[in-house]
Amino acid sequence: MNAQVITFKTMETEGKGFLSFFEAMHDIPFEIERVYYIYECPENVQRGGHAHRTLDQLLFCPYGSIEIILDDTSNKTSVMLDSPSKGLIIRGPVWRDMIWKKKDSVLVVAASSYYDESDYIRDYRDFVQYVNEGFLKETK
Ligand code: T46
Repeated sequence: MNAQVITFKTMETEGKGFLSFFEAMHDIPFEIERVYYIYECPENVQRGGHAHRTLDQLLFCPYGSIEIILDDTSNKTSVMLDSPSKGLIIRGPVWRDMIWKKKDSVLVVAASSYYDESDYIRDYRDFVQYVNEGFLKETK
């Protein structure tokens, strides 16, 4: 599974809270061209239902709790983003669903490329075919 949970470097200022940070190419293995965020979602909302062909992303939840369900056609796993210091790196073709476990949780995503709808695979059968074709090419 091309997905990895990371813990952000975090500074505490006594009595004044925490500051977490990450730097492109230092703390995550790609440059960042785009940041987007998803908010004001009711509890139990499910989003996603797609994979990316080439995009690399870092997902984190600075407020609330969001479950990320991942599937690379061989394995399925789930990661709970429930701490502002926790991040999830997803690289390349991994099918993802996101479930809002707490109302108003915020999902922030740092992405390696500008928005490009043609990088999305929004049909699961197309995703399986894409992964299998890639695998066949690599083993030829
Ligand atoms: C992902 C998960 C974690 C844009 O116009 N620009 C953008 O940068 C993005 C991200 C989306 N859009 C448009 C495309 C759709 O018309 O915004 C609309 C909602 O996007 P979507 O239904 O793909 O949103 P989610 O929450 O299902 O998925 C998003 C990202 O699209 C996706 O890359 O990995 O968050």
